[in-house]
Amino acid sequence: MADLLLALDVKGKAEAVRVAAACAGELDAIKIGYPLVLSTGLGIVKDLAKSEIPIIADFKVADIPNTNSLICEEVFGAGCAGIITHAFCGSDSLAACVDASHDHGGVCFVVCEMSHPGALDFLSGENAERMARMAKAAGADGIIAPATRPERTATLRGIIGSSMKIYSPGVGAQGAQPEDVKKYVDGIIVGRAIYEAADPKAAAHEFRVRAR
Ligand code: NUP
Repeated sequence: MADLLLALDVKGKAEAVRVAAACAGELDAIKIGYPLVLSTGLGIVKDLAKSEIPIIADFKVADIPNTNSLICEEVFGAGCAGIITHAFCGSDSLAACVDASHDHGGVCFVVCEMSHPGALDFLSGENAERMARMAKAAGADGIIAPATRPERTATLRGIIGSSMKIYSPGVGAQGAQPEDVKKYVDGIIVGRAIYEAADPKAAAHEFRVRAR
């Protein structure tokens, strides 16, 4: 049984608010990222607050510890409930993100293995397993692991155990089905298959039901 997170990678406030309002009642969280925030500014977080569900900033933070902390300050100051960070910058950079998130009452998710084919170059295999162990040691709240490779997500679940969450992208446009991963994860992340649908609410409803 997994939650449904909408990846709201649309451009502009009007479209973002339209899709979020259309999907009201069907979502457990909204994930925003560079496409939306670069087109609207971080003020979009307040505009989406009417949805009354957590907003998670997928900024895949990847910098030195001080810069990571400054990024977290802005994200949580804007009203986000969580942030997604990379881990490959090392344990000090990761700790800065986790600690800054917790200092602001937020949660921090760590990208371990990515969902696209190119992830196999670096962001997969032993590297992903090391990053999962690092995420656990840092006290992160959860990890990001691919619905497109459910067996890998199962392996990463084995590493982090049951006390951390897994959110899983790749369902819909990238080819995975909710049924592929729902038993391993706490939430599926779906973008285009919802926000590009003729009826986003109906699409979200179907994913929500199938993720249960
Ligand atoms: O490994 C990852 N794969 C991935 O697709 C990590 C991510 N954060 N994402 C994000 O999930 C991606 O940036 C997009 O926002 C969403 C998937 O969107 P879609 O393929 O369902 O449209």
